Amino acid sequence: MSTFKNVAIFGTGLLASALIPQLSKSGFNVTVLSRSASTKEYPEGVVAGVVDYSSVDGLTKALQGQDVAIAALAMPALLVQTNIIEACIRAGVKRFIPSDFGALTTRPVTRDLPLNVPLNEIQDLLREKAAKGEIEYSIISPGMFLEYVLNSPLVIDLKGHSVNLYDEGKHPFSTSSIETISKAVVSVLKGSEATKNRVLYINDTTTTQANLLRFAKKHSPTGTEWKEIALDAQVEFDKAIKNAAKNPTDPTALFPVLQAAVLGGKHEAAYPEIDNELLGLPLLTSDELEAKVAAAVQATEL
Ligand SMILES: *[C@@H]1O[C@H](CO)[C@@H](O)[C@H](O)[C@H]1NC(C)=O
Ligand SMILES: CC(=O)N[C@H]1CO[C@H](CO)[C@@H](O)[C@@H]1O
Repeated sequence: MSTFKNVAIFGTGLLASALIPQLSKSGFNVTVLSRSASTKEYPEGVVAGVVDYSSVDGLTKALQGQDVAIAALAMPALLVQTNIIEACIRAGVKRFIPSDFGALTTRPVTRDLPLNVPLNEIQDLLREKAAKGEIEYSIISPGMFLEYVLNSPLVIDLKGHSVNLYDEGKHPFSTSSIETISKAVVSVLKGSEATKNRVLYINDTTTTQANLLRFAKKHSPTGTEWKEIALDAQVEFDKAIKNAAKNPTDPTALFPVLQAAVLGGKHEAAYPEIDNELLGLPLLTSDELEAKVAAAVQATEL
């Protein structure tokens, strides 16, 4: 049985919105902490508080009595986690789950991607603190969020009927829905010893752009014309890296890097091993994925 009871979550975005009810209904006592008062409605029993991320003292006070802290922050806010971690240690929080629910953030082969600079920094800090016995951590690597795969043009533009196919869209990548990620967090906290001080890889499924395009075509109204743009993954990756280096302060310059790395087949975007079994998470079948693509296609036609 888990010894964790009180869980604080930093953030109010897409992932936090799924995590909060999942943790609450799994019996955890959930406190939501954010920079400004949220207007969101939370399940009964969930406590909400406002914190100043720049104040370690304020964060320490807010974290008193918490067993676990989970960060689900937006990209630009990642480095405030150095303050959060310090405050966790001072408040006696046992386990920290960083805002690192990425596709390409934890494999050695992705270490040098420019988008991983703040993530590496937090990972290194956690490893150092854990080695000293000051705090435990768990990092969850879920692949691309399935919601982004289906609803943003990054992988396939279902709304605009268009796709930039990297190497004919043949490279597989791992992907998980935010619901699965939330369930993974619950399992990580319940299986506390086995999930301590390590990365947990999960994947609802692995798929390819070509596979998604095939499903999308099958479920689109007859006569739908698809625009397919053939790209060379390596050329696109090199171009994106160069451009990101030229524009170090522009976070949008990192999207093409992410896109070319996830879809380019060279960065283990399809995880070589996963921890679904340890966490009790099922895999999606091909039919289930097809049904999700069909539903996403239908939603764009409304
Ligand atoms: C739940 O968390 C809140 C905020 O940390 C705390 O005040 C309360 O005592 C906790 N409830 C239980 C049953 O532990
Ligand atoms: C490494 C691994 O086991 N990946 C799995 C991800 O999920 C799909 C199921 O949809 C499996 O086929 C993969 O083997």
